[in-house]
Amino acid sequence: MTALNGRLYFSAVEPTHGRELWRTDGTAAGTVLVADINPGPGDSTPTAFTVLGGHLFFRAFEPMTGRELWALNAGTCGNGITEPGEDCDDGNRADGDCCSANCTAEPNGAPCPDDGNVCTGDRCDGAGTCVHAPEITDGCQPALPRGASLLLAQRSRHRKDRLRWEWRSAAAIRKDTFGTPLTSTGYTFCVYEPGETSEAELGLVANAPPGGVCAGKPCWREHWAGFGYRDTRATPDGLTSIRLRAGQAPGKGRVSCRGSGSKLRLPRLPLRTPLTVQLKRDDGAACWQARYSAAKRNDIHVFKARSE
Ligand SMILES: [Ca+2]
Ligand SMILES: [Ca+2]
Ligand SMILES: [Ca+2]
Repeated sequence: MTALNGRLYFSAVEPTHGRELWRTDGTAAGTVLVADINPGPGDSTPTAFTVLGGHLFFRAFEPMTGRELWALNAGTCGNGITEPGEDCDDGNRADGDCCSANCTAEPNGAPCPDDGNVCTGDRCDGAGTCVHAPEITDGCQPALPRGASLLLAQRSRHRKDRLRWEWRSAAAIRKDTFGTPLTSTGYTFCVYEPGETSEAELGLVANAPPGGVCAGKPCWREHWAGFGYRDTRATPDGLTSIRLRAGQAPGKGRVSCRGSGSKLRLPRLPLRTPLTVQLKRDDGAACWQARYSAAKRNDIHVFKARSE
């Protein structure tokens, strides 16, 4: 058993491949057969492991050449090139980005750095890459039954495109749930369509950054029950207004979003249902959602629906 680049190399036997060269990073998923030198159930019986100059030298047997000296170039982890002995190499020696400090792949589904879009998840694919697929957040506050309406209107002149979402809460909402949009809490409006092959596809992403100045005034205002956002220039993604209002009883908490113009990147209509809409805090601390299983109108110009 010999260590190289943060992994142990050893000989082990199992029925399919016989006694062959294995390596481990200490996890079950990272314990793998390196090479079936004597193909099939025959043994190559690797022995006499020695590390020199980034290579692993050992003796092993295979029928054509008999027992000879072998070398494994385990590569240099962190050089950006996936070499023998590495699952991946993302050019760094850092954990938490799907390709570990030892160039092993972090587990499928492990969290990885955000792509700056809260409408997408940020998860490892189990092969060393961080994937940002559309992801419907679990546990967002639901709307009161039939308590949320959605209108998306698309015109041939996109400056007349329009978004309107009105939402009433299924439960009480405290004002502090809304965070501090005057200084640090941004908001993003996400529309998810069921995918043809995936669970969800992103129909719309529209962000309202925290703070900021809109037409000479602060974009966000605070009032006794909540916050309001107003941006007549609809930067950056077409949102012109957000209202966040706390409420002490079901139906009393209210959230609304409006958008318009060509910066609003509306999806191509009609839309597949059930549609899921989520307004999320950019810091991930809270979100509000509604689902639309049937539409009142759903054609190439207008999607209009009331929530489940
Ligand atoms: Ca490498
Ligand atoms: Ca890494
Ligand atoms: Ca993301």
